[in-house]
Amino acid sequence: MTFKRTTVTTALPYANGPVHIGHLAGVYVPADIYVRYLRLKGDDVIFIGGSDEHGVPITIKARNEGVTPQDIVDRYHYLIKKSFEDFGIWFDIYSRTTSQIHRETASDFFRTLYEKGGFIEKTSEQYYDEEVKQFLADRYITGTCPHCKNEHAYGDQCEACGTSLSPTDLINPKSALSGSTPVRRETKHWYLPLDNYEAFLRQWILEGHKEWKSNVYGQCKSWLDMGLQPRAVSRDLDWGIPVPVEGAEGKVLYVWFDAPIGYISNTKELLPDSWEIWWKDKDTRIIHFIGKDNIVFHCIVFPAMLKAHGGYQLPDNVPANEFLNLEGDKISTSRNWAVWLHEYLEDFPGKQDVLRYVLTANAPETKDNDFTWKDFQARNNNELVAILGNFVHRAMVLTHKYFDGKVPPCGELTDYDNRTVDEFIDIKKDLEKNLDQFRFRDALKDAMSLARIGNKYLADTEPWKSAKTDMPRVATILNLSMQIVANLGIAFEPFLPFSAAKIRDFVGLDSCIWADLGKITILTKGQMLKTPELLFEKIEDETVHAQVQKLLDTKKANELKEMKAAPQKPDVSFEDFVKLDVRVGTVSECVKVPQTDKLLQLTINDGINKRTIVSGIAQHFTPESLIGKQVCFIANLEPRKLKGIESQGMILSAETPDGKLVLIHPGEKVPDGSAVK
Ligand code: B3M
Ligand code: ZN
Repeated sequence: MTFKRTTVTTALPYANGPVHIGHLAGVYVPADIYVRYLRLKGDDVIFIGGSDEHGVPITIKARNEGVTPQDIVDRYHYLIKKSFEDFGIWFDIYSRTTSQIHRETASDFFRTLYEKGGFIEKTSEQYYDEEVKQFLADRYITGTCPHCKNEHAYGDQCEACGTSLSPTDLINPKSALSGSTPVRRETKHWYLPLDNYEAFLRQWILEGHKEWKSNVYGQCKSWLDMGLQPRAVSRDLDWGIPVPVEGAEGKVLYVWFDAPIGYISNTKELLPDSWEIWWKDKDTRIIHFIGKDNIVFHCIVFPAMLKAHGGYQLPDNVPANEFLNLEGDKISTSRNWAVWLHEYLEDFPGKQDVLRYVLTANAPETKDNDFTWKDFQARNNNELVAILGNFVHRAMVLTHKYFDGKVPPCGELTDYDNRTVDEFIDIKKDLEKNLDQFRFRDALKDAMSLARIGNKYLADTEPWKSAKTDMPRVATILNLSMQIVANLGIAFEPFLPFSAAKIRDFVGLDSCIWADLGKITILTKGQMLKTPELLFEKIEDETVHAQVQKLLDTKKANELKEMKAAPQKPDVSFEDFVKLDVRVGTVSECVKVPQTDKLLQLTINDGINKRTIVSGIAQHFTPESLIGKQVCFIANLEPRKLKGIESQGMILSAETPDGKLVLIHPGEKVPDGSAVK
C-alpha cells in the first residue's frame, strides 16, 4: 500500500495524575520511536498528543481535594506535558480536551451525527441523589457486591473480586456524594447503535486488517463475536462538553465520545489550514498508539463514529501494547505503586535514555511484562555501558591516541572488513523491517547488534598490535570503526535520542538521515573528533537498593492503610467508666526485668508517692528512652504480681494495626498525679 503521509496519535492520558513508566512503555516510547524513524526517513508525519481532561475520575479527585475539576486538570496537564518533553517525546502538538477548539469540534461532530439520525434516543432509569439533586455516575454509587459481599464495591466494579457491575446490581446502594440512598429516576440519553456497524466492522477488521498485532485483532474478534450493542454517548454530569441539542440541559458528552475527537481537534489547532488532509485524504495513513484497555474504543467505537460521520479515513493500524507491571504487581496510581517519570528524573538526572532503553527492551508488546530495578541495573551495566558505551569510547580513544583525534584515511578494505560492512547492512534491513512492523523490542536488539559488530571488529582486528608495524592498516581499522560510531549516531536516534545526539556531536555529524545508515563514508578523512566522554555510567547496587526500598516503603504504607481497626467492644455504662482512675505520672526509673524478654519494671512518680508498674513493653522501648517521660496509667487496677514483682497499675499505649506500641503522653507537661478524664 502506498501513502503520502502519516498521522500518528497517542492515547490522551487522563489529566488526573502524573505519568509513570507504564505509560511510557505501553504507548509513548514506541510511538516516539516510530515517529523519529519516519522523520529520519524523510516521511511526512505529524505526531499528535494531548491530555484527556473530562470524565468522572477527574470530578471525584476534585471533590476529594475540595478543588474544581479545572484545578485538577491544570495541575496535571502541565506536569504530564513536561514529563513527555523531558523524555524526548516531542509531539508536534500536546493540547487538551478543555480547549475551545476541541469543544467546538466535538460539539459539531455530535450535531452532525444527530442531524443525520445517527443516534437512538432512549429513556432509562438511573440512580439519582435527591439530596444533592444529581444523577449519579456509576463510580459515585457504592454498595455491597452481590458476588463477594464486599461492602465497598462501586457501581461499575467490585475491586475486591474484580467483577464488572452495573449500579443496580449493588445491594444497599449509597450515594458517594451525600451518603443517602439513591432513588431511580428516568433520564434520556443518546446512543450510538454499534450493532448497525457490526457487519462493516467485521469486514473492515477481520477481513481487511489481518496484519494487525494478534492481541489487537484477537480482542476485536471477541468483541465482534459477542455482538455489539448500542452505547450511550451522553452522561448526566456537570463536567464535560454540553450535549449540543435542545432538551439536553445538564447532560454532557461521554468522555469516550469526545476524547478520540481530541486527536482531530489537536490537529486543527496545529494546522488550522491544512488539518483536513491529515484525516480525510485517502493517501494519509493514521496510526493510533494505545494501551490494551483502549482497544475497543479505537478499533470499534471511534471507527463507527467516523464512519457514521463520513468523510474521515479510518485508522490503518492500532499497535496496542499490553501492560507493564512493576516488581511483580500491577501499576496503580491510587496505591502509588509506580515509578513516576518526574521522580525518576530527580533520582536519575540525565538518564532518560537508560529508562527508554529498558522500557523498550522489556516492552509489553505481546504479553504483560515486568519492570524490576535489578533488570534496569543489569541492562544498563551489561548492555548500555558494556556494549554501546564501551565501543564508542574505545574507538574514540584509539583514534585520539594514534591520530590526534582526527578521522584517519581509509585504505583498502580486507575481506574481513567487507564482511563486517555486509553484516552491518543486513542487520539494518532487519531493523527496518522490525520498525515497520511495530516490533520495537526486536528493532532495539538489532540496533544493539550494530554496536556489537563494532566491538567485535575492534577485538578481532586489534589495531593496537598493528600500530607497531602497519600504521596504514591501523588508519583503515579506525576509519571504519569511526564510521560505525557515526552510524550508531543514526541507528539509535529513534531509541535513545539524547545519546545518539551525543554520539553525533562527538564525531561532528550534523545531519541525521536514515538513508546514510550502512554507509562507510559518513565521516571524511581529517575530521576532528571531540574529546571522548562516557555515554553511560555503571549503576551501583546501592542505587537500585534505594529504589527497591522506596517501593517496599510504599507497600508497607499501603498495607497499613488497608488494615482495619479492630471491631468495637460491647458498650459499658458511664458508671463503669468513671470507676477507672487514670492519671499522669513521670517515669523516674526503668529497668528490664531479669530473665524475661518482654517486661520492664518502671518506677512512676504519681504526685503522691513512687509506685512500681511492671509492663510488657520491653520489645518496643528501651528503658533509657522512657526515663523522664510523662505517661498515662491506670492507678486503681488491682495490684498483681509479675515475676515476683508487684505491679501497681498499667501504662497506657496505643497499638497500631501491625502491632507496634506508641506510649500515650499528655500533649503538654502537667503536674504528676493529674487525672485523665
Ligand atoms: N484517557 C484512557 C487512558 O488514559 C483515555 C485514553 C483516551 S484516548 C482518546 O487510558
Ligand atoms: Zn465483589
